[in-house]
Amino acid sequence: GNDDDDDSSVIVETRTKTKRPPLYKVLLLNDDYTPMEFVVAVLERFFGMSHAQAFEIMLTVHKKGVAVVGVFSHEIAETKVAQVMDFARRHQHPLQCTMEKE
Ligand code: TYC
Repeated sequence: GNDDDDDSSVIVETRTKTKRPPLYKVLLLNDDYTPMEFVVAVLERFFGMSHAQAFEIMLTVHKKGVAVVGVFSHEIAETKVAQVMDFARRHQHPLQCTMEKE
């Protein structure tokens, strides 16, 4: 009989793949000059950490050289980096904050 089904030229299904936006890690870098208390204040002020949490992360950066301080959308990560860099510059500390795709 007439074989009309199973035609390879007909798209039977299409994938509906929803891509989530990429996330970015915000990193804090160690240096020899920025006071520990200043770094703790930065983590409290811009990353909503408790004093104990901020102190712990600050020590991790101090000992290991770098730590992830948060994971955000591209826009929020850029804002955090700019806020930290501006705050450090205004206080004349060499503290460095960067972001990288997760
Ligand atoms: N290493 C600095 C000091 O001994 C403290 C410090 C910690 C600096 C973390 C930057 O991201 C940093 N005063």
